Amino acid sequence: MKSTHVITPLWDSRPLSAAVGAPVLLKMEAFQPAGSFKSRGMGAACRAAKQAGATHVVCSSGGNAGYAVAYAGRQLGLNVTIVVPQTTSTWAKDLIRSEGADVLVHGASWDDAHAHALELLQQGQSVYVHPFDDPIVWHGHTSLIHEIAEASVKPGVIVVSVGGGGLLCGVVEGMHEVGWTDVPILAVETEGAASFAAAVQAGRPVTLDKITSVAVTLGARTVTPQALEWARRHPIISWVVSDRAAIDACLRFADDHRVVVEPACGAALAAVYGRAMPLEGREPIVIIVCGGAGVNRELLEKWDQQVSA
Ligand code: PLV
Repeated sequence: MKSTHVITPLWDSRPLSAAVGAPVLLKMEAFQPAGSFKSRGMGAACRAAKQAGATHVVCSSGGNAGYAVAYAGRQLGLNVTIVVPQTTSTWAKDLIRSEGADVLVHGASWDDAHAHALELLQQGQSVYVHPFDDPIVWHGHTSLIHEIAEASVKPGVIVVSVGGGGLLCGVVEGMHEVGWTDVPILAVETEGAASFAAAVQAGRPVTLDKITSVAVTLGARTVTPQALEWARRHPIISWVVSDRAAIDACLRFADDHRVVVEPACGAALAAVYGRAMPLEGREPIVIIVCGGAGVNRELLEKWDQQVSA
């Protein structure tokens, strides 16, 4: 079977190290073929579907999981249908279509798109691939941790963005596989999409009323229960940044490293540019630069104005 993700670089970042006053390494998941870490987990789920004999996969997505499934589907010869919410940009929908997938729009946020995708399934024989709540997806994401370990780097702390928590679960699972059970994780969300922070505070899954952040790909109203389960077994520190900080981080990162990422990724970067208190004394800081394809100069400018208003 054709490969659906690539090994990504681990950059030693002078600009971020200078900003925070400690060594910062960047795991460049923005360089995956579909622009985000999702290529790993969604690729694994698509391969499993193919092996099980599926010819059609359906996925609901804020954008990136769908793009990763569309890319993997084209590599593997699967028909693909992606359901996205109204908040997904035309830019992101066109990227998904460019891979040959069908795109349907349903609901105000990802949770509505997910419910609609499940209804579609009952009418046919297709396989559903979940963007974040599936052990296959988590296991697929673990490869990024193995790549860091193979570079002989032991992080002092890992910084990761959280939407539905699939990336977080994959990162912790991988860390336990390589023996990094003592390395803390800074789990970053934006205000208005902070379902993990709400769950950690309540000690149980919490469903947000709505998503109000510009980081629409962090916009799962409830995190997977597995993320909470890991929070009981591993040092995971929840951290919330403003949309303003996430956008500023995207703009600064584009200047610093000539790479454009979504606000979803800007959240993790903002925690480091902003010298989040839990990072102190922990080095090297490894940021999972999760990426995101639903971004361009025009969108960044639009969000910049939107969060200033
Ligand atoms: N995005 C999912 C869920 O959206 C999607 O369908 O695209 N960084 C980026 C660039 C992302 O696209 C996502 C998830 C995350 C971080 C968070 O990953 P998660 O959901 O596994 O915590 C609603």
